[in-house]
Amino acid sequence: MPIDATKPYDQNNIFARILRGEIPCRKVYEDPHALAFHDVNPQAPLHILVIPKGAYVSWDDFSERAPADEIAGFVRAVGHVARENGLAVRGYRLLANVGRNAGQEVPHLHVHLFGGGPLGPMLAR
Ligand code: DGP
Repeated sequence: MPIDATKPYDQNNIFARILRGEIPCRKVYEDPHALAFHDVNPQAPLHILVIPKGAYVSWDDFSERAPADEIAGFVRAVGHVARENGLAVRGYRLLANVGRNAGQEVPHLHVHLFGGGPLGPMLAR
């Protein structure tokens, strides 16, 4: 069920629980600003999620409220994860679903990194 992006941050959403170590994940990378792990339901040969450690519902929330050091740290982490996993060399797709029209399901900002092979058209036809 897509989220209502106008709601306040839910401290018990699934990615908040992963950040607290209450639910396991297949971790790819971690630093003070970000955590990256494999998507539980991969949509590409390689499908990694990168999330900020701060409590932000979406890209919209993050870009409006996050301080500059958190934004820089998160953006650097996304690029680092892509390079370290061989995605930058052959190309990859970076996507963040925001709210209902995009079908965002987890109400904690996450960037999808897709790669590992040709990805097809950007949007379903
Ligand atoms: P979105 O539709 O953009 O909100 O994508 C949510 C993604 O999160 C979806 O691709 C599946 C993934 N996901 C949901 N629950 C879990 C979980 O518990 N663990 C992991 N690793 N991924 C999850």
